[in-house]
Amino acid sequence: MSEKFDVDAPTLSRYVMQNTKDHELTILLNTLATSFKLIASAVGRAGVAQLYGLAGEVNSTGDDQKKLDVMSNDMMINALVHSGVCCVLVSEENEEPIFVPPEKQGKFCVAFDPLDGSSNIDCNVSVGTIFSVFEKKEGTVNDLLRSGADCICAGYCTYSSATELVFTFKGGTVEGFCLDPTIGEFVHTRVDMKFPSDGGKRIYSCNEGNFVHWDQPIKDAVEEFKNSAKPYSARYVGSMVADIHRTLLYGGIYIYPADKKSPKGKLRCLYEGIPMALIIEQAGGIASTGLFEGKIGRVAELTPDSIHCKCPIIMGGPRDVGIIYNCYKKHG
Ligand code: AHM
Ligand code: MG
Repeated sequence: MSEKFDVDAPTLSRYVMQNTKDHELTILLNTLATSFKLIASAVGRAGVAQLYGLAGEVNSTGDDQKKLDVMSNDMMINALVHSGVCCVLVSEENEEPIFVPPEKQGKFCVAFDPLDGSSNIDCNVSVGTIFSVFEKKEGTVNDLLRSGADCICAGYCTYSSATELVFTFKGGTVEGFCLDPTIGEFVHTRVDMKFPSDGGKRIYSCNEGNFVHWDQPIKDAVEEFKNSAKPYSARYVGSMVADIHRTLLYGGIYIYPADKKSPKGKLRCLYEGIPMALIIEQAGGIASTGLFEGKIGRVAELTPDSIHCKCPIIMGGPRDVGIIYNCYKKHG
């Protein structure tokens, strides 16, 4: 019996309480974890509860909203507003920021994509939630329009064969927690996650359908991945959470670069780029913009100029990001 039941479960709550003395941060992470359980339940029951398909609305970036997008968004907003520790919320699904009523306000500003990978919902392919946390300064949206270097906590939750939460505090380690459905708790399953030091598996991950739009250095780098002595495998889920989670665990490179069609890339800076960059970097990887607005910089240092602005993303280890940098050098 004792082999089947853990009498000393290393839960998420325990980890958070042991690793921060900030009670509001503990409440925030518990609130986020509860939202993720609700979303995981809705995603898991999407077929039987007839949650596939469109909700009939269009979101902040002009995409058709799915029923599960709307539900996940409502689950997160309701939980965060009532947590008592939030001030300003930004969601991919809401054009405008959400201001928590004064009597419920706390010190955190949270940006999130409640259900990333929406195009994958209706065929049961992995989707996820991404979030970044900033501290309140003036209680306005400016609190979120700051450098990624001010992000104090970031993470994602993947809804797949298992529901897994990965997050990091600024300057800390990257930790992974799987939802144990038998106890309804996230359990600490991956301690101090590290990007494979040798670069890991030779995998390149991108939407190669955009090839014609790419700049020559990106085209050359992808050709090099495919034509190297040990050719890379192509893996692309089309859900950023799944693609980044695989890249973190197995290695390789994930790119959604700026190109002629999308000069700023496709992914959103505040709730996709910056949080994933913090995780990848704190796990020992590289999170670069590639050549963007005349220079190559870190995604984690970008300052969004609006809440839904976009940024290019090149994430991986030195072995593979180095191939892209070399191609930039060759083209001057
Ligand atoms: P979404 O937030 O509307 O779901 O879009 C973001 C998603 C990412 O998860 C994924 O990496 C990317 O868009 C896929 O884009 P594409 O279909 O152009 O390959
Ligand atoms: Mg989304």
